[in-house]
Amino acid sequence: MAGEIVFYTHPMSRGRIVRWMLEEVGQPYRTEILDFSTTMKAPSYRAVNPMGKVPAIRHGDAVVTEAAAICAYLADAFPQAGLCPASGPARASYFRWMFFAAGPLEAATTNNALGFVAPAERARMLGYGTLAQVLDTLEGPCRRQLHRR
Ligand SMILES: N[C@@H](CCC(=O)N[C@@H](CS)C(=O)NCC(=O)O)C(=O)O
Repeated sequence: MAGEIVFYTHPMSRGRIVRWMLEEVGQPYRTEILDFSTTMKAPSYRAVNPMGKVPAIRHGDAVVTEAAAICAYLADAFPQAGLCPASGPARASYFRWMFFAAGPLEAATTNNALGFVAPAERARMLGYGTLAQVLDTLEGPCRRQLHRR
């Protein structure tokens, strides 16, 4: 899709994930820095992201929110960057670890930063298990897959 890429962000935010991806993709983009309590909550930005959160991008007519979704969108939109495996086991790993980062890793690290500890009898409800399990998982199969390339 043709069209300008507009990147809505704040420097102290998950927008750093998208900034990294935009640099990897290598396409020109325009950055709009939003303020947490004013411009991010304004009706004009809520039309982009009703959550009033960053990051988000607009690319032509397409609006994408959620850091992982933005990364996946950009990988698809600019295949010449070679960031989205076309098919097979490499694509399976791509999906697996993309969703692992957006789900278990995000939840475990956020809960840890907030000091949240689930009551032992409810711990099985946590999709990530424990932060230690998440980190062990990243250190194990993920690392082996990276080294196999
Ligand atoms: N699930 C979203 C999280 C977005 C998010 O929570 N962004 C924070 C900054 S890192 C934000 O905009 N907070 C402002 C607010 O909630 O008022 C993503 O992965 O992009």
